[in-house]
Amino acid sequence: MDAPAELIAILRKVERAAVLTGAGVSQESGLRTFRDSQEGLWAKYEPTDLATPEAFARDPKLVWDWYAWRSEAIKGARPNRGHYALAEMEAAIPNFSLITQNVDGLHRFAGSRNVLELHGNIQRVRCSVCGEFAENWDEEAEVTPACSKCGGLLRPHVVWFGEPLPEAILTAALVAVKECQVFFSIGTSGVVQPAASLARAAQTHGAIVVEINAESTPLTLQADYFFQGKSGEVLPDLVKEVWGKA
Ligand code: BV8
Ligand code: ZN
Repeated sequence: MDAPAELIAILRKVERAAVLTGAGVSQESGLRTFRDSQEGLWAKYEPTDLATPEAFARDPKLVWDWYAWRSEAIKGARPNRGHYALAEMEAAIPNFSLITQNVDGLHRFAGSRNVLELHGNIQRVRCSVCGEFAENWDEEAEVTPACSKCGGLLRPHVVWFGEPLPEAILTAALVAVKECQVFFSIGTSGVVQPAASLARAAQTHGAIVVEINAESTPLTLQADYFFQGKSGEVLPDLVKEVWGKA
């Protein structure tokens, strides 16, 4: 991949960068993206129907089992070259924020440190009543495992549709978006809000926007640079061209 010379020059001297990643970055780790994550037993459900507080209130076991199924798939997943390239970018850029919509924890697994999990983390479980985090739980429970503190139903520590994003994490992401000189949008269809508005916010504050995605998205026309391709291929090439590693 040949990145334009002016982009390479900009990246070589960038001090502050922010990245937003979506499910596309984990696709080459064998994880299905959010839009196509339904198969088999789950084919008849829309993710946006299951990832809601209403669905959990209506049928906590169904929702719990769906997350247990996804969590199993994630346990077998390993970071791909795109995740590792982002960890190298963080080491090469003085002030670097990795904002992710992904709940699979693969960025930290690959060595990224400043990771802002906008939508939570599927490997963490908390009480739906008192909020206490659970370290272990009874998977064979009748409905869903119960909180050891108050007996409430346990739920995955993810942000469902209609739920607010964790305030401190969203605030940190907005600061990173305001301050960055370059903003990358990688492996996301740019549909889910408020994450999908971050790129335009960065651009409004003067940042250059670089999109890397398998297909064009609503952001593509506004982005300053668009690389169509797999993040597990484009990112290592870009890191090698700019910083000579990967
Ligand atoms: C909130 C955790 C307010 C759970 C997730 C109408 C208009 C605008 C907004 C709304 C609206 N109606 C409702 C809303 C708000 C709603 C929303 O945005 N809805 C959408 C459906 C329109 N948002 C919310 O509800 C948010 N909360 O607004 O709260 C509020 C405020 C105060 C008080 C109360 C409430 C909460 C949103 C968070 C939802 N949780 N995840 C779980 O995972 O189960 S979202 C979930 O879906 C993911 O986390 C991710 O964010 C999203 C999937 O998007 P992507 O990551 O982009 O994945 P996708 O599959 O779509 O795309 C993958 C892309 O990668 C594709 O383009 C593909 O081409 C590309 N690709 C594939 N392979 C590769 C690749 N690219 C590169 N390389 C590859 N190899
Ligand atoms: Zn509790």
